[in-house]
Amino acid sequence: FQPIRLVDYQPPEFLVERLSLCISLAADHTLVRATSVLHRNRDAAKKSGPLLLSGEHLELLEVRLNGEKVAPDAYRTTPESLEIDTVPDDFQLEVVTRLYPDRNTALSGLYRSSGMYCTQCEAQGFRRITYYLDRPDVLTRFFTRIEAEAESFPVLLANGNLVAAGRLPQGRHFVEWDDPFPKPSYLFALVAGNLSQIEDSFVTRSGRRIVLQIYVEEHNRHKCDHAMASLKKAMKWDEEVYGLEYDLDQYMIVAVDHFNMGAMENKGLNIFNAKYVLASPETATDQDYLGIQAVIAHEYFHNWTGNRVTCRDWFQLSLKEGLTVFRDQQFSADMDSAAVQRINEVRTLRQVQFREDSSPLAHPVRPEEYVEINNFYTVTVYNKGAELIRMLYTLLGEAAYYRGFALYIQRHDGQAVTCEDFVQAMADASGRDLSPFMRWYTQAGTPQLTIQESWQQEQGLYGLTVSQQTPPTPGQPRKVPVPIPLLIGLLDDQGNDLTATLSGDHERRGDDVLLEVTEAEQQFRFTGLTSRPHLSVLRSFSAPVKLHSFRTRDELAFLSVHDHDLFNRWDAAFSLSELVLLDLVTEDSADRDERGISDSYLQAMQSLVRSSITDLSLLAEALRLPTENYVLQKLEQIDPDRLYQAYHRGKQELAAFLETDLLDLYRKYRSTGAYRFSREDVGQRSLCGVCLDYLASLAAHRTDLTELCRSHYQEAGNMTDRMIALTAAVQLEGDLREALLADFEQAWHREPLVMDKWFAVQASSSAADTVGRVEKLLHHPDFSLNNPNRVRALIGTFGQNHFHFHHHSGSGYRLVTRVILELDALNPQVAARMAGPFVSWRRYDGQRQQQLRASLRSMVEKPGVSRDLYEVANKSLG
Ligand code: HT7
Ligand code: ZN
Repeated sequence: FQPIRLVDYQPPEFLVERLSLCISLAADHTLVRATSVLHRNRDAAKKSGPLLLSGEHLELLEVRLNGEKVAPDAYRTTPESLEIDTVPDDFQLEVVTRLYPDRNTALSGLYRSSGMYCTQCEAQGFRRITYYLDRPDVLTRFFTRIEAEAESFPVLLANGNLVAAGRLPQGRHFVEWDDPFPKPSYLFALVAGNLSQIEDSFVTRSGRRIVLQIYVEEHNRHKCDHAMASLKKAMKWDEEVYGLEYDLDQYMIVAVDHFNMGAMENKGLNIFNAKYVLASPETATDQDYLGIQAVIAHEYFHNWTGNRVTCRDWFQLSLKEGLTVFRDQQFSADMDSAAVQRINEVRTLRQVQFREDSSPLAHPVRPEEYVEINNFYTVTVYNKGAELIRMLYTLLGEAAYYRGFALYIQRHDGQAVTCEDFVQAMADASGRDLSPFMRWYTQAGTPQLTIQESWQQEQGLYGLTVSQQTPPTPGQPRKVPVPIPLLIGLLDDQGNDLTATLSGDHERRGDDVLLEVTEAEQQFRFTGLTSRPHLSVLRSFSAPVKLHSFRTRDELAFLSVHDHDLFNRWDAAFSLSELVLLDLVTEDSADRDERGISDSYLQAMQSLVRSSITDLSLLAEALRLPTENYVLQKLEQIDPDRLYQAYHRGKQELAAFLETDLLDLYRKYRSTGAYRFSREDVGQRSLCGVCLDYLASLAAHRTDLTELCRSHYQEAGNMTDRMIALTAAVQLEGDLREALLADFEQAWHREPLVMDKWFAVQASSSAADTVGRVEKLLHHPDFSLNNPNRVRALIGTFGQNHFHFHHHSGSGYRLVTRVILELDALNPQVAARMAGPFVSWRRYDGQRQQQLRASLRSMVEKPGVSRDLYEVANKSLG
C-alpha cells in the first residue's frame, strides 16, 4: 500500500460546475445516473490529459460524453478508478453505475441499516456511489432525485431543499432535492426509509423560521426531545457567541443503528449514530444525555466550520475538526459546569492523546502522510487540534480571537482551505506574527515542561525558569520549541490570590497571569511580594503539555484545597492521587504489605470529602482516582498484574479509610425521585456513583455493602442509577452479579443501545472470569460483527480492560486478534480501531511482547488485509 503525501498535493485538473444525481433504489440493487458539467481547471499544473475519476465497488453500465456513448475501448476501469482518455476542456459527463447497498458491510457509501438506506461519504465514501472527483477541494451544486418503492420507503431525503415529489408506476415514488450551497462530495447524503419524525422550529436572529426535523423509527419517537432541545440551544449559542446563523430553511437529523462513528455533518441532513440522538430517563444515562448535547452541537457547528468553509485536502482535517471540537467544548462549558467540562477534556487528552503521542502511531495535528485517511480521525487531530485553537484563544485574548474567526469566515466562505489560512486570519486580526505557532500543527509529540522556582526574600523576588523539551516521535527525531501559553497564579499561605499585587506589566487573562514560553528555556520574574508564594501553574490546562512533577505532596495538598482555579484544584488532587498510586506500583515487593498510603494523602482526600464544594459533579471528579490506563503511562515497563494489584489495593485502602464519610455522602444525596436532567441532579447521581464505586471495592466480604449495591439497583428509577449499581455488582463474583445481569437482560433485550451497556459492563469487569465471559458473549444471539456499536461495546471495552486484555496466558490477545481478523473482511474501519490496544507492545515484558507482536504480524500478513488494518498493525511493528 502506497502512502499519500501532503507534499504531493496538486490542485484538481478538472472542476465540476454542477452535478445531478438520479438514484433509483430497487429490491436487490441500486442504479445511479450521475450527470455532471466539468471544466478543465485553469489553475492546475497540467492543461491536458485524461479525466481520472475515483470509484470503488461499482459496476459501470454506461459512460456518455456530451450525450454520446463513449466506446469501452476509450476508457479504462481499475478497482479504484475510471479513466477516460480524451475529453474536451468543457463537457457534460453521464455515468451510470449499479451498486449493492445490502451487501455493503463496510458502512461507507450507500448501505442498509435496520431496513432503511443511508449514506456515509466522509472521507471517501462517495466514490462507492458513483465515479467522481471525490476530493474535498472539488465543490459543486448538487441536485438529487431519489426513486424508490413507496410503501417501504415513504421518506426520501437528501441535502438542501425539497423541490419536487410525486408518484411513479408500480407503487414507486420520487423526490427531488436541490442544495443551493456548493459542497464537496463528502457532504452528500441520502436517506430512504419508513421513518417517523418529530418537528419543531427555530427563528433566527434575522427572523427566518427554520424547520427542524428528527427522523427515527416509530418506536423511538418518544426519545428525541433531548436531541431537539440540544439542537435549539446550539443554534442560539452559535448566533450569540459566534454571530453565525443557519443558512438553509430546513435542518434534518436522522438516527441510524449501524454507524462507524458518532455522527456526520452532511449539509442540511445530518446522519447520526442512534446513540447520539435517542434518550429517555429509562434508557440513557446522564453521560449519554451530555454526549447527545455535545454531538448534536458539534455537527450543527460544522455547518460553518467544515461545510461553508471546508478543507482543501484530508491532511487539513483538523482545520474543521479541531476548530469544531473547540466550539462544542465552549458550548458544553456554557451549558453545564465549566470546570467539570474542562476536567473531562483533560482526562481524555492525558489518557488517550498523550498515549497516542508516545506510541508508534504518533502523528502531528496535521499529518504529513497516510495510507488510509480513516485511520486519521484521531484524538490528536480532534482533541489536540482543539487545544491548538484554545491556545490561540488564550494567546490572542477573547476579542482578537473572535475578530480572527470572523475574518476567517468572511475571507473563505465557499472555499476549501488550509490550516495556514485559519492561523493567518488570526494573525491578521491580532497583528501578531503567528508563524512559530504553525509548529504545533507540524510537530508530533507532547512537550514536557520543567519548572524551577527561586525566591529571594530580601528583594521579594520570585523567579521561574521554564524549559521545554519534546521527545522524538517516529519520523521526527529532532524537535524545536513551540510557543506555549502558560496561565499561572500565585497564592499566599492563606490561599489568597496575589496576582493583583504583583509589580510589573504582566499580561493578564482574567484572574491569571499569561506567560509566553517560546524558547527551550526561559526565565520570568515577579516582584512586589512579601513572602514566598505558592505557584498554581498551567491553569485551566492552558497548553497540551506534560508538567514534570516539581511540587511536593504537601504543596499539592495545599493547592487541592486553596487554588482559586477550580480546574487546578482538581488537578492538584489528581496529581497527588497519581503519585500515591505510582508509589504503590513501583515500591519494592518486600515493603509492599507493610507500607500503606501516607496519612497526609488520606487526610487530603478526607478534607475533600468533607469540603464545602457545592458543585457536586466537581466534587465527584475530585474524588475519582486516575484510571489504571492513565497511571501506566508513567511506567517505563508495564507489569499488568502488579499494576492491577497495587491499584486496587490503594483504592481499597482509601475506601476503607473514608468509608463512614462516603456512606454519609451517599445517604445525603441519594435520591429516588423523578429523573431530571439538571445540573444539580446530575451532580448528585455522579457523587453517589463515585461513593458506591469505592464502597463496592470493599464489598467482597461485606454483605451490608453488597446489599447497598442491590438496593441501589432495585430502587433505580433511571438508567444512570441502574448502571451505577450494575457496574459495581459486576466487579463482584457471586449471586448478585448474576442476578442483576439476568434481570437487566430480561428487561432491556429489545433496546439495542441499552444492550450495548450490558455487553460493555461485562467486558470492563475486573472479575477473574472476564476473558471467558467475553468469549461466551461473542456467541450471544444479540452479538453481531455487523453492528459497530456492539463491537465497540464488547471488544472495544475489553481492549481497554488492561488487566484482562493483557492476561499473562495471552487469552485476551488471542480473542481480540481472532475478532479483528474476521471483522476486517466486513468493516475495515472498525477492525483497525480495535487494534489500538496492541500498538504499544514494546512497553510490556518479553513474553507479552512476543504474543502482541505475533498478533500484529498475523494482521499484517492476513491475505486480503485492508489498508486500514495494515497501516495500524504495520506502523505498530515499526
Ligand atoms: N466529520 C465526521 C467524521 C465521520 C467519519 C469519518 C470516517 C468514517 C465515518 C465517519 N462518520 C463521521 C464526524 C465529525 O467529526 O463530526
Ligand atoms: Zn466533526
